[in-house]
Amino acid sequence: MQFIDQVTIDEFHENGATVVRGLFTPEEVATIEAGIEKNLADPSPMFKVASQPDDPGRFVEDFCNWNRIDEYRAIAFESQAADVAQQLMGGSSVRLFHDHMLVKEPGTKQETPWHQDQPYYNVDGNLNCSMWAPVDPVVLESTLEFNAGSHKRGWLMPRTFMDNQAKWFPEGSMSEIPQIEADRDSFEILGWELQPGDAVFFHMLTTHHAYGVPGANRRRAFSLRFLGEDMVHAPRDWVTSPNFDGLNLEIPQGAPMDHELFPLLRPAMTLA
Ligand SMILES: O=C(O)CCC(=O)C(=O)O
Repeated sequence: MQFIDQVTIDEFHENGATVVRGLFTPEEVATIEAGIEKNLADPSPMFKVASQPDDPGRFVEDFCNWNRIDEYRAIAFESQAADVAQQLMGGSSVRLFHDHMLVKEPGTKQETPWHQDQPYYNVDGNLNCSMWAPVDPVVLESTLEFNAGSHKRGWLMPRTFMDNQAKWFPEGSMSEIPQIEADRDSFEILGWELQPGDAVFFHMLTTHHAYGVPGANRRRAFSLRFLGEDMVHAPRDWVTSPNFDGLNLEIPQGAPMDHELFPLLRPAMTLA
């Protein structure tokens, strides 16, 4: 079955990001919303506040909760998100890497700085994609923005969001993220106004960013990170984000992420 059109697939490959309108039914949006509220009321040990104490709003994140929050599990396993990921990844098998909740409360000033996701992770490979779906309407000023084509231009230095520290790869070991905000017109920037039910999909190396949330609206988003066929374990000497304690003892370096923490959501498609 075809879940998205070829234009969407081409856009994902060319730009490293695309939008899928109306991916989730109103019932599924309500399920995600219920999951987020459950998550906020009962955060995991990975929960973190990603905004400064004096921020008039608040930016919070949590990771890896599909095992204990039924609503998240239902969306990961039963919605069409994994089918879309599979088509974007050319019919590859689809493994769940993790879920990620990202909530900006009204008035949040904290920006999400420009970054790539993969350098924070413990995986190598190219066949991957992430889905990010809001349950609140998102205006252009608060949406996730992407630097088109950046997924083809190599790995860039991951830094802490709030104080720009190199906590992962050693200082000087990688090129820095370009200063996109200082000269936005020189970069091709993609971003979409989104309604509940819409989702953006992007490659784990696509540089992306979001401003804060002006006004009275919350910006609650749920994200799923999908691994395709060539993604393998890349153990690190440091604490990755998210971190998987003890995984180094269970999956050898360079081996597929074949482990109960990373369930297979779709087998590879067999071509007719
Ligand atoms: O929600 C945000 O502001 C940032 C999202 C993000 O960086 C991500 O989903 O990887």
